[in-house]
Amino acid sequence: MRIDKEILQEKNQKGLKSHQEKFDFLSNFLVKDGCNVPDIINKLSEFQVAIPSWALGAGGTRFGRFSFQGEPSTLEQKMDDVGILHALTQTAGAISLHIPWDVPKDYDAIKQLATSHNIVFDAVNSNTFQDQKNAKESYRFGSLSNKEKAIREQAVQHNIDVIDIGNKLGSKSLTVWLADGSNFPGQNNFQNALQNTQDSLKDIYRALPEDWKLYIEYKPYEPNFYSTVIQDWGTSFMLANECGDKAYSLVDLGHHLPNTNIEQIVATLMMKGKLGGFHFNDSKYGDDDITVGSIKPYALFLIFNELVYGMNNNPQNPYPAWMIDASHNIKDPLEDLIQSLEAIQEAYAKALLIDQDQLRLAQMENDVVRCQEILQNAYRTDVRPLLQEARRKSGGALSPINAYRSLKVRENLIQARGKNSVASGL
Ligand code: AOS
Ligand code: ZN
Ligand code: ZN
Repeated sequence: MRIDKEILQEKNQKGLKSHQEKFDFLSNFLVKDGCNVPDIINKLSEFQVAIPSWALGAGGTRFGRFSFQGEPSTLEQKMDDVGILHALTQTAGAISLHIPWDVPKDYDAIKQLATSHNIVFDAVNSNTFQDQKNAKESYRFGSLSNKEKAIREQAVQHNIDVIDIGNKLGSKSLTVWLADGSNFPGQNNFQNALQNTQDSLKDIYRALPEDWKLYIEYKPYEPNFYSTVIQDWGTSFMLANECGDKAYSLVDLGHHLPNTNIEQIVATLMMKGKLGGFHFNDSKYGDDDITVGSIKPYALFLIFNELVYGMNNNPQNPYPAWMIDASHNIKDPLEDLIQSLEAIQEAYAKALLIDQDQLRLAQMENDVVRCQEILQNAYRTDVRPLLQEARRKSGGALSPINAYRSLKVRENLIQARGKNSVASGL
């Protein structure tokens, strides 16, 4: 199933007048406040977020998985799903693959399919947290950190294979997330595990093409419950530094202990030029991977405030790779991703409204109340007409969720793929 631009235009007609009124009202008042509205609209249109291949089917928990009808079961179908998301939102112009779940059979055909959907291949993800069929060694007690050289070598080689696959598709980065750690005190020697991880990462780094980046993701716990080798941003930062210039930290919003000041981590990493990638999601308790902005939208806005500051003031930091990292148990995965994309754009738009000069001035004057007012005024603005305008101008839907439902996308997918299709992967 593909979404036709003309049909979307037709759908948009209905809401156009009311959109125009809301947009004019908002932009008049923003212009009076000194905002450059066309610039904000451009920035929103340019902001593209990669969709992870594993978020297109229903996830599940260790208690079970309730599949969602019409799920994609092949790489081609996953790409078609991202194509649908991109057509509707004009914000999902990339897909992030997970190997071995998404190994292409015919590279040319896959690349052509991507072009036809106007999407590119973002970071490729390796998988050393599951044992693969016919694998010689097991990752039960770790992969890159393992005590056994043969196991480390297998894990390093897998990452090199993933780079090769990504290279053939035009990806420019590898994301490494390790499940390595220990479940009980005394199980592991912390120093040996960290040293082995460092050495293995260096081996992978050596295989990285010149124009590639290595993203090192951190996470405090799960699947291991006593210790994780790459537990926090400091460890990731240290490992990235030891690897070299092409290695960066990757922040996943769900990978922090409760109440961690993530925006400060973002600021620190950008100042040091080491924020490589970002995994968006939201959480209440742990690595919940739920819809972006559904639990802590103000925190998301504060994070975007630091991202905007960093993008404007830290030329030492490359433009970060934006990705969603989500998993859905009960919602239609595509609807959930549409909601996530909207929440990301909303936080970004609000952060773009902040008058950075005024904020700096208020900070210099130690006018704490004004500092807070500046942030909260931006946050309290309903920016949705800006998002709609950006989408409309790029040929997307004024309301992606409404269009998705009225075009009966899920019903069409079920018809084409059947009720019992199962996504490969998690
Ligand atoms: C795991 O918790 C990390 O967030 C990974 O980035 C990601 O979810 C995983 O690679 C997908 O299986
Ligand atoms: Zn992640
Ligand atoms: Zn995670």
